[in-house]
Amino acid sequence: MEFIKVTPNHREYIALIELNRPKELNALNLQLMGELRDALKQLDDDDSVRAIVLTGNERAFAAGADIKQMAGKTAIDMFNIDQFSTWDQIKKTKKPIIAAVSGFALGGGCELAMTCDMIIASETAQFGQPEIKIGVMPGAGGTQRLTKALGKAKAMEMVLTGKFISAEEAEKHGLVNRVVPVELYLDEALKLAGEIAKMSPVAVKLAKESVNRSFETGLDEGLYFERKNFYMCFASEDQKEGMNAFVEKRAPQFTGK
Ligand code: DAK
Repeated sequence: MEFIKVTPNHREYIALIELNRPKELNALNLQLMGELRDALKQLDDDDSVRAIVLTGNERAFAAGADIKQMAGKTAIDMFNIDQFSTWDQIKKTKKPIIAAVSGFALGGGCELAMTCDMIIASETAQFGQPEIKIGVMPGAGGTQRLTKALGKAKAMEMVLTGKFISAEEAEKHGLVNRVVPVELYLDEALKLAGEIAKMSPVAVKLAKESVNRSFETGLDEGLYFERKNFYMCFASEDQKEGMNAFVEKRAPQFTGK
């Protein structure tokens, strides 16, 4: 891996992925995105990992797709490269991904953070979809996920003017889970991952899938989907362990089976 750093057992059950193109503010070139897709697939298949934290560095989570790499491309080049399959694969990760964001999260960087399941932001984080300023528009979910998070008026303003919002504003509108001082954002994300890693890995994956389904369906279909996943929990040993541990007044030992 050249442009990301992967530590599968950074803490017990928690993997850390660091975007690692600091000079380019972690601009997301094709190779970096391919590496990220492959790393997430490997971590998803690794039983010793239960939650994943994705981060950049203090100055930038990611300042967007690599403009220098995109500048000369034609529509047919973009079609043939088919970056969407990479982004779709990232979205299919079953384990929870927490973005730890400091500094710039712009364009594809903002979209990548929003593709994660939760966002912990440092007080210096800035979110934006500035594609309009370079003659294009968001292409990896920005117009959809930002609108669902912030509502139409705020999202429209950001997408049509390219203005950034601060971490504080992002929190006010529910785009991020919380904002913490810059020296704490990674630790806070790892702590959150640690809390989730104590739960049943099966139930966590089924619950993540169900929450995400609410973005894609109406209420009745979403409730139906939730019900199926709820039943599925009862096929796991973790359900027996969790409920027996409660009755026996002890801490559960979940195995993911
Ligand atoms: N791409 C390439 N290089 C970038 C970059 C980017 N997005 N952002 C920054 N850099 C590079 C700069 O060119 C500079 O490199 P050198 O000149 O030193 O070689 C270095 O990083 C440091 O940047 P600055 O010197 O500009 O630093 P400043 O602090 O002055 O400014 C900034 C920071 C973040 C405000 C500024 O760098 C900036 O405006 N960056 C561009 C932000 C942007 O427009 N982002 C949106 C890009 S478009 C798709 C999926 C996703 C996308 C498209 C398709 N498919 C699935 C098909 C996404 C598109 C985008 O994200």
